[in-house]
Amino acid sequence: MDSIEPSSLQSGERTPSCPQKGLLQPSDSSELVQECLQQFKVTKAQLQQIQASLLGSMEQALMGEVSPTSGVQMLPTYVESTPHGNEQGNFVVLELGASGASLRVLWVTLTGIKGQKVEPKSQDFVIPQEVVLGTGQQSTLISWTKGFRCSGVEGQDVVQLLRDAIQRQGAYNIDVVAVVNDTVGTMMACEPGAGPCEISLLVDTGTNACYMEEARHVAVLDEDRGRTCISVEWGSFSHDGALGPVLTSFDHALDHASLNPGAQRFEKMIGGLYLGELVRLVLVYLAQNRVLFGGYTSPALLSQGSILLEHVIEMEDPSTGLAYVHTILQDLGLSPKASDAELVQCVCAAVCSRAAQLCAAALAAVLSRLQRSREQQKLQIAVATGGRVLERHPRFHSILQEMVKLLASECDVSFIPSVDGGGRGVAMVTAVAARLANHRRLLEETLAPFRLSHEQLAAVQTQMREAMDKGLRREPSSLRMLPTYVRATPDGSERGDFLALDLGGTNFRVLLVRVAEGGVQIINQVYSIPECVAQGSGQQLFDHIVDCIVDFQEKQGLRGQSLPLGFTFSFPCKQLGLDQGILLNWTKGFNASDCEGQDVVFLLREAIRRRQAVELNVVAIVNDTVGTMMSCGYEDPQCEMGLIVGTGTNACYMEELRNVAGVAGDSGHMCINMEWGAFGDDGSLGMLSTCFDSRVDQASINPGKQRFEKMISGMYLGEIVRHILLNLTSLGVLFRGQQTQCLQTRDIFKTKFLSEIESDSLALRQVRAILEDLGLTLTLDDALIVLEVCQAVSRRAAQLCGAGVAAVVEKIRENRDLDELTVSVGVDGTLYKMHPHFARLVAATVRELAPRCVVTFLQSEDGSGKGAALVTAVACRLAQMARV
Ligand code: 0WK
Ligand code: BGC
Repeated sequence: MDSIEPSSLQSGERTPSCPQKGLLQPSDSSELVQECLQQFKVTKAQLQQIQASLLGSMEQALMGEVSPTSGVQMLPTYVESTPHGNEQGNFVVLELGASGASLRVLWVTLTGIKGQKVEPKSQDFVIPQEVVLGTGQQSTLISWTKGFRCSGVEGQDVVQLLRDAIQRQGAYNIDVVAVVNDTVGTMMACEPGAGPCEISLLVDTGTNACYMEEARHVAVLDEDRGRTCISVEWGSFSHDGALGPVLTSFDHALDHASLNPGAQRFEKMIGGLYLGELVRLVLVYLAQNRVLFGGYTSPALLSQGSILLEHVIEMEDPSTGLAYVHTILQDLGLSPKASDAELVQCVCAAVCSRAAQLCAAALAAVLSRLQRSREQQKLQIAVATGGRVLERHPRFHSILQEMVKLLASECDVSFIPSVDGGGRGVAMVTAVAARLANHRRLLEETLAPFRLSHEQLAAVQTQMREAMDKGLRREPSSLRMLPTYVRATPDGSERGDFLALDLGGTNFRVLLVRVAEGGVQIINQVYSIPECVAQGSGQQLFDHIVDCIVDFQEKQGLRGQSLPLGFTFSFPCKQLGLDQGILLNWTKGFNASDCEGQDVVFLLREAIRRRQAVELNVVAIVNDTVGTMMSCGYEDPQCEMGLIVGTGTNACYMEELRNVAGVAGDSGHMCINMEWGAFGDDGSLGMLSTCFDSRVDQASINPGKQRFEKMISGMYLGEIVRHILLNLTSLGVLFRGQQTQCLQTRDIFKTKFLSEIESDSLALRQVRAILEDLGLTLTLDDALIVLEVCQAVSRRAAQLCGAGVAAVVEKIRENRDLDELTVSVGVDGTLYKMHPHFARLVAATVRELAPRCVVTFLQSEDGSGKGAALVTAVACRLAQMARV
């Protein structure tokens, strides 16, 4: 079992020539020295065992199962962010117990300007022993350590005790904002440039570490987002299986004589309060065994605590250490020989090397925890270090670094000595808490208009219903309620081959649809509509469409065949018949000239005519909502509504013909294309519209139009988010207030980003990836805020959409005078299909607003092209029947 010899001594540095097997001393005494120092040797396997057990204990405690005997505490500190570097303000800081029985009061000024530091003003107060051990009088003290023993404090909220004391004094108006563990202060004092430091390690009087854990892993917090700083409190780690083999008789003796026997076993092997005592106990042992000081033990040597940390640090100094050994031993009433002094140095080295190695094993456990918690094999991280042992012991830091490299080889760890963790760090915690609170307030104010209440949604439902009724009666309304001349959903008897076109969504598709006994077969080809064509001349657009049809016919060997064609044209058209539709206005980024007010079927036929040698029989023009309803209706006859939430949004449904003004007939049904994208164009949505909606509308090619669509659909949600992010950046809430060129770029924040970001709301990897691709550097807080903005915008969109569906299904229910309606809705559109929560939120809103309707949402598999073909097939069947 090879113990690890730290090679952390630089070459040429003088090493205390600690006795090896059979060297300096007469055989039995050197055996005894060997056996004594051997006890402090720890093997790699033992350190790995400690690392693994401590990790196990940490994860157990995170799940809320703190083992009373061996456990680390894993205490949430409610610090949820690390400094951004722009924190500022003046703070009073109290520092208790960092280095023994002292209290330090500081006045700390944070300038918020990088590199501009104001030296804290401070004063130290020694706490009289009778106070340390006397009566004490929200952050509940679990147990005293490090020599403190005040009564009436353990189990109490120390902030309240402090507030009570301030009140008792009655002189000051001090608002106690935060109580912070020194490790947290050390982490927070780290210069943001260096880190951010997300781990902090302290070895001073005591020892402990804290680190930024994923909040969702901390059971007591019941949080699923962000990170939170956990104070490990590893001082109380005492896993027999792991620590047992490395605990020496001296450790047991020290513990036995301590103020808290059995507690803080791990701390008692590492902390500065104990290292000197361990050395003293070994020296006493060796002296009593006549190996040291000729067997003489002075009263001072025999008295507990007579060798302090400072003594050990001085005695280990590579250049002046030996001289110090003599001085210190003489101060203890001893007259050491040179060999004694050397052996004393060896004892110091043995005790401190072990402490550094144990500390390294503990830190390696925290690193392993972070690798797991962030699912990162390769971890690059900065560790803030503080405390007299780490700052001043000549070899502790290097042994620690070396051992961490060995035990956590996949981690690239940089150690950042923290300057004034107690003062600046604590002020920073308070400043960060204030920053987070302020940002939270600004974020809530910004997003509040997006959080729609039940009453607001019910109002939208009512207004939509009123607009529907007006539109059907051909009264002024923002809902045109366009008759589609589709009177029936398919009955399954349709047969034949049909061509179909699908224009208006993300893709333009040409389809060959075979409707047969066994079902429907579809062959389709996606073609692009370049922006210059979509916004060019109408002739160019329709010629392009015919080019695609011809290309498709060639590829499918259909040249010269004149199949009946159904045209899904996803724009508002006033239909005069199944094959006649006057385009009322373009939407969704289309703006081809000479089309609005024209019969689209005529424009297509003209283009076919221009192309010569092409024969196409355009039978029907349908809106994509109608195509979607028909397509789903083919599988489910209860499907009487079509919904699109894609680039644009719209809905259609089967209305009672008697309710449709301007269309002959009082019985039967007619499918109505609501064109609900234009809902609110009369200003009726003004109460819900935010400044961000106005900015998006103003920047669009159809300002003032399609207001409902611009709050819901894929073409606009990304832009709304972008404007909110710009606003939050200007408020300093995001990206440290740094505006970046890329975020000023229109349409750079795609709506699909919302779906990606919200589908990974736990790990936030998507937010990082997307924003870094946009050239933004972001903190975890930024990522959380961007996620919250995306969620607020998409949630509002889904709820508004749900309010619309509720208005429609309630209309159908009332049309049929039913107590309860069961109906299906055929749905299509990238946003609805790709967003992780959209569909669920729409359904939930419909259940809330239309409780007497049982609504099933059917996601259309084949798109509305199939629907267009089915409408064509129904038309052909009806025409066939009319001919016989
Ligand atoms: C697929 C349909 C098409 C419709 C589109 C809407 O086949 O008719 O226009 O969905 O979704 P988008 O492609 O705009 O996301
Ligand atoms: C159009 C509708 C279409 C919807 C979904 C809207 O912009 O006006 O006709 O149904 O987008 O594609």
